[in-house]
Formats: sequence, structure tokens, C-alpha cells
Amino acid sequence: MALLSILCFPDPRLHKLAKPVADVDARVRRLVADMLETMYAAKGIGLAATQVDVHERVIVIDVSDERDQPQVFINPQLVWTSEQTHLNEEGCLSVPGIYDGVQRFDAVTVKALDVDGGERVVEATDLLSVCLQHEMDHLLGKVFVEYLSPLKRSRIKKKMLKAQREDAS
Ligand code: K1U
Ligand code: ZN
Repeated sequence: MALLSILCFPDPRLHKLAKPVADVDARVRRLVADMLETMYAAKGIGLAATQVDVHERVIVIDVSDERDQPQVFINPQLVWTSEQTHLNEEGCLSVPGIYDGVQRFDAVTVKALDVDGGERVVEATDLLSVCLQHEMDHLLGKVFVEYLSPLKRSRIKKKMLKAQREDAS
């Protein structure tokens, strides 16, 4: 397994549209294993392949307290959303140190392939629902700061660029 590097906002590669996975083969299983290792090392609850510069529809999530219940979603499709929405505090491993509120569906049903290529249908609520919506946005090239006001987004962009310049020097 290998630790992958996570792209940081405002890297333009975070805005690429991910393509469907054609075949859940050894290469994809290796990507999933590396993404899980990377997500756990970064102390995240989710990670989309886009964030590690792989533009394929693969997501890993673990919202368990014990961090021992990894979930894999390959080619995820949103098949149902609740009418009710809720403002949730979100963070993102690609926008370190920034947390803000995003309106999301309370519950969603997602159809996807698992790591063995089998179909799974997941009815998600609470943190799993929020995380799935956040990660599926990544696959569409959307970062959560795009839901915030232009002023907030521009302040976050400046802050991230300054931090990246300081890290590089
Ligand atoms: O996609 C990512 O960058 C992972 C992200 C997932 C996420 C967190 C919170 C709400 C929606 C999606 C993270 O794991 S950020 C770090 C984190 O562990 C966290 C932050 C806020 C609340 C709960 C967890
Ligand atoms: Zn994110």
C-alpha cells in the first residue's frame, strides 16, 4: 500500500470531471487500498479519487468511531434524495483548516459497485449522507467552498495560496 498526496484548493485538477470505472480490476483495488491508507493517515472520514489526482469515480468513506468500517463506492449514482435539507458543518482534506456550513439533503440513497465489483445500494442518513454528498461533488469537480459566498471563497483562496507559498519556502 502507499500514501498518496492530496491536492489542495485552488489546484485546478480538483475541478476535473471523473470518468466511470470500466472494470473493477486489480488496479482499481490497489487504488482503493491506497486511498483508504491515505484517508486514515490524514484523519479524514472520506476521500474521493479526484483529491489524489485520479479522475475516476471512486470514493472511500469511514464514519465509524472506531475507524474500522471502511466503505467503498465505485461509480456511485444518487438514486433518491429526501425533500428535507439541513445545514451541516463540513471540512475537506483538500482545504485544510477551513470549516463552514453547507446545505445538504438529510438522506440519500446511493447505488454503487463495491470493491469486488458487486452492486450495493446504501440508504444513508446523518454523517454518512453528508459525507457521500461531499465526496460525490468531488467526482464532479466541485469543492465545498464553491457553496460559500464569493467573498468567503476568495478569502479562503488567498489563505490557501499563502500557506502553500510558505510551505514551499
Ligand atoms: O473529502 C474530504 O476532503 C474528506 C472530508 C469529508 C467530510 C467531512 C465533513 C463533512 C463532510 C465531508 C473530511 O474528512 S474533513 C476532516 C474530518 O475528519 C472532519 C471534518 C469535519 C467534521 C467531521 C470530520
Ligand atoms: Zn473534500
